[in-house]
Formats: sequence, C-alpha cells, structure tokens
Amino acid sequence: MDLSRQGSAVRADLAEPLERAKEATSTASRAAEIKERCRQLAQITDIPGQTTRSFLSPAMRRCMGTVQSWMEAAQMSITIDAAGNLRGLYPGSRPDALRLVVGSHLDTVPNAGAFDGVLGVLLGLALVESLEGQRLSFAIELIAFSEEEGVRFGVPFIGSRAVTGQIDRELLSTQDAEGISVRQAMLDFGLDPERLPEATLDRAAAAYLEFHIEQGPALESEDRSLGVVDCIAGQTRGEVIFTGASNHAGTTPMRLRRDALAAAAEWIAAVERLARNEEGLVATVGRIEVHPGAENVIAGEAQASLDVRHADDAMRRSAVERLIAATESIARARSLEARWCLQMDQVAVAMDAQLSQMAVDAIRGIGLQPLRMMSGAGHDAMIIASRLPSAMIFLRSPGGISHHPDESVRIEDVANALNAGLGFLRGFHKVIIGAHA
Ligand code: HGY
Ligand code: MN
Ligand code: MN
Repeated sequence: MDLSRQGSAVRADLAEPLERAKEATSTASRAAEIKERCRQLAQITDIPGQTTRSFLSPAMRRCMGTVQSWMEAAQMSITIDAAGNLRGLYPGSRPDALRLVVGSHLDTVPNAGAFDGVLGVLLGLALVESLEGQRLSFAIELIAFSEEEGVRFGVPFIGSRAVTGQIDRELLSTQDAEGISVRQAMLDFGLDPERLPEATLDRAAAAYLEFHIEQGPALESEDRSLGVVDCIAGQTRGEVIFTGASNHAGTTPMRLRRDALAAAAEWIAAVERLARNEEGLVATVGRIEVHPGAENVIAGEAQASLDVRHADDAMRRSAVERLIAATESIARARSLEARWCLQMDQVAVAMDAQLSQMAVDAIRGIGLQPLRMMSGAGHDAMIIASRLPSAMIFLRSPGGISHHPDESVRIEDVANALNAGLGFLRGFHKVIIGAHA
C-alpha cells in the first residue's frame, strides 16, 4: 500500500478540512478579536465612564490613532482626508485595479454602545487581515468615517458627504453649541477644508459594502444571524422653537402665562400620538432645551429636536408637515410664537440589487439564510449610494438594543459576517474577472 501516495492523498484530503478548520478557527478567533477591539475603542471617550466620541474631538483623534495602527499592521497605506475620514488602502494585483470600498463610522451618540459603526470598520479590517497579504483582482479601501451621527453639529453624515462631494458652504458654516463652525473644527483638528474636493471618491471606486449591527429587534425575533438591507428609511431632522414669556412661577396666574415648555410638552405628546397612528412611521423628540431653565421661572423658550422616519418619503414629509402645523396651532392657542428649523431631509435609499444579491449568495454560501429587510436606522451607505452601488449586511442586535451601553453583538454572528464577507470578496472577484474577460 503506497502510504506516501496515500499519505500525500491523506495529507491532501486533510489539507482541505485543515484549510477549512484553519479558516473556521481563525474566523472564530478573529471574531473574538473584533469584539474585543470594539470594547477597547469604546473606552476611548470624550466623557469618562461612558462611550461618547464626537466629530473631530480629542477622543476621536485617539481612536483614529488606534485604528490606524491596526490598519498599518494589515499592510494598508493610510490617508486622513480633509473631513477627518481615516482611509486605509489595500492594493489589488494591478495598480489600476478597481476598488471595493468597505466602511462605517467611528463617531458615536452620547453614552453609546460599543458596536454602532465601529463594528463595521473592524469587520472590514478583519477581511483585509484574513487575506494575509494575498492580492485580489481588486483593491480594498477601508474608510472609518469621522462623523455619521450628527451629534456635534446637528447635521449627520459629514464623513460620507465629504467622500461623495456633498459638503457645501452652508454645511461648513454650521455651528456647534460653542459657536465653532464645521470649517473651524476641521482647521482646529489640523485639516484643510480647502482640500475637501480631494476626499471625493475617484473613478476606480466601484462598489461599497457596509457591515452594521441591525440596531433593532427583527433579526433576533426571526432567529437570524445576518440580514441584507433592501432599503434605508428616509429621515427628516429639525428643531422646533416655542417662544413665550418668562415670568415668576409663584405670582403669575395660570390664565396669564405664555409657557413655552408647556406648549412644547403638548406638541411632544402630539408627535407621539401621530406616529403611533401611522404604520411604518417613527417620530422622536430626543432633546429639549429650556430657557431660562430654573425651577421657579416659567419657561420663555423651549427648543425641541424632531427626528421623523419612514420608508416612504411622501408619508414622511406629510407627517412632518402635519407636525409643523401642530406647532403653529398650539402656539396660537397659547399666544406664543413657534419656529421650525429644518436640518436635514434625507430621502429613503434603496441598496443596489446586484450587490445585495452577492451578499445574499455569500451568506447562503456559509449555510445561512439572510433576512431581507428595511433599515430604520440611517447609515453611511445611504450617502455613498449616491455615488456607488452599495450593499449592507446586518448583524443581529441582542435585545434589539442600540444607542445604549447595553448594545451588543454575538461572536458567532461576527464570525458569520466575516465568513460571509470572505464569500462576498470571492463573488466580487468573479464579477471583476468577468469584467476583464
Ligand atoms: O440615527 C441613526 O439612524 C444612525 O444610528 N445614525
Ligand atoms: Mn448610530
Ligand atoms: Mn451607525
């Protein structure tokens, strides 16, 4: 019996399972490392004791430094563009190779969890690390966007808007609570806003893939590990300002009051009532500021944020119009003024059908059935989609919790996403090769 041949055959037989096992083992260990790295970055914060990292803040700089060191270790060449996006390039087999862009954001909401945005960046990095230096028929550009949440300036997606050439003078002049403009924030960070045009994706960029936690209950309720996003809901963000008259809380009779906070309270209840009664509509007042804000003073002014979302833009805009009308009728009835400031009207965006099918095939390729779904959360993909065919792969959110310290992700779902991502690269390779055939 020729064991050598048998041996080699056995070895060859083993090579395949070993390769799979190696991939499986490395995937499981990589998944654990990804989750650990998310936890590590969550410690890099502007507010000790919680995870809060805003656009071009000191914590953002430290976070970028850590992610940059990981990117460099993965043999990526690094640039930081004029909007503060951290960009790593992993070259393809040819200098003129087309590029797959993979990304998500590093900024967070206040008192955030550890995975919103960051997980997508680190899954993209892990895909590159998994290649272990082998060159593909396409390059991979990993973008860690500097701003997606819209916390500091009230306008979201500054990072991905820069990459798609959508930053205008009005946005650059938008000011934060300290009166610092976006332009000044960039200059203070050592960036040059005049070089924003250089941040725009060039023609070699061919497609965009974003991994993200679902941030909702759908995958868990269907007991699915991964989802593929068909459409991202449109969103309106704005602010309502009720203006009445401050006065003494003890001496002013109720019938003579022009109480801005009481008007805002009546309006906030109307916001919730309207959204509860419209299928598929969500409307949120997440922030309210009251002036002068003392217990013994009737509020002269109340500023309330508004976030309205729906997969259908006409439904969303109709709801916003009715909510603005409600501010006017409430203000009139109380002899107050009401003002509406629109901050963003972002249309609903469909993901690319071919790329999404590639994601579905990649997930099925590892023996799973993805859930096709709509995203109520906004993502950089909805901005990048204006320039590139884009797809999103969602990972299950345990408890459906997000924008909260209890936000989490299951290691097996991270491993599944990584394996599906490798399958996606194989699928994309076939398309590229086909394109060159
Ligand atoms: O608010 C959102 O939809 C996202 O988390 N930025
Ligand atoms: Mn978010
Ligand atoms: Mn996000």
